[in-house]
Amino acid sequence: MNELNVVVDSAKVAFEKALTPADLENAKALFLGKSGRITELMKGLAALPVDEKKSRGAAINLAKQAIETALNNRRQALADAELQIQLQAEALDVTLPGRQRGQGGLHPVSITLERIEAIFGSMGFEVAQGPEIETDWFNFTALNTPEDHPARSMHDTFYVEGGSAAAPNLLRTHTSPMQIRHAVQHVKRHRADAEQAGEGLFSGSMPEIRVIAPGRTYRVDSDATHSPMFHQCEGLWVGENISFKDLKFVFTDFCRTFFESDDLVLRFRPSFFPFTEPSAEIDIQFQSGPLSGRWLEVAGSGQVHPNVIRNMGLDPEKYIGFAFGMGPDRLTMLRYGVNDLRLFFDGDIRFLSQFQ
Ligand code: 2U9
Repeated sequence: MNELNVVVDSAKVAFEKALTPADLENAKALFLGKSGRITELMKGLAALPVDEKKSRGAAINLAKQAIETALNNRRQALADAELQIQLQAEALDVTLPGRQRGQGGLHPVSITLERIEAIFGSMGFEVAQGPEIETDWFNFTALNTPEDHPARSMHDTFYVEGGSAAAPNLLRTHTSPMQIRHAVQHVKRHRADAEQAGEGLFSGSMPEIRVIAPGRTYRVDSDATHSPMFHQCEGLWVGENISFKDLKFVFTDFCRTFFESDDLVLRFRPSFFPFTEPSAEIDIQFQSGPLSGRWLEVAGSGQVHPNVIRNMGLDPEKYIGFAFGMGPDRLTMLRYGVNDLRLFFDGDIRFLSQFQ
């Protein structure tokens, strides 16, 4: 192999070894640069006799062209490889389905509220909704809650502007005020109807009050089982012949339907609430499933206190009723096996979308 072929071959090897464009430019300088091998060979022509100069010059030129061709090929190969890497990194799978707008759905507590409304609706209960900012009268006084009751303390209740200094307005601490409002309206309406019809005051004709009040309520409380905003659903059934037996029947039927468990058992435990007398906590017991055998408190209840009946505009000697109150948040936790109430209100879509 002659000397020029050796130079061309070593240039090819050097170019192949270059793995980046910068390496390649350095390798090029060794052969085609100012003091590169080809340039040195060209300089050597000057010393040759004229007849040799021509053929030697032509041979060096051929070698130079071969090196330039190898250089361009390698440049192209490196550019192709770089493009390939970039294409792979930015690859798009055009067969993937497009991004769609999220479907959305009901919050688990809303699902529970809808179920509660549907079940009590099927038993003839109306659904009453009303203000979350309440007066002292409807939230406490009308419900027979005494001045010194702890629920009235600044630590327990969110007071807001409005009302009087002695009885400021507040964020309702339960939905019971809505039931008083509903009952007062009911009584007024039927009293007006009775008067128009020329009958005496309820000469035995006032339709029963049968209502539930679901909604948001507020207390100064925050831990794994308490949230400053929580939901309640309270129920009220007032008439002339309503008894604890009716409460037991209605609430048992509700719990069995809500939890889809026909053999679920209820227990009424004596308790105290200012607005009912006598009062009872309601516990349930599943006969199968993960909570089987444990007594779980789900509601409070009782016979409506005569003072509260009076505040509805009714005679407690003639009208009697029962009331109950439950926490839809807790019912939702029990139904789905959730153990931290705060998960419902954190707004994490990964948690909430599991209930759709
Ligand atoms: C009127 C008269 C009486 C509603 C009642 C309860 C008992 C009760 C709470 C339990 C825990 C709700 O989830 S909770 O926060 N409620 O214990 N509520 S009796 O009594 C009324 C309501 C309206 C006019």
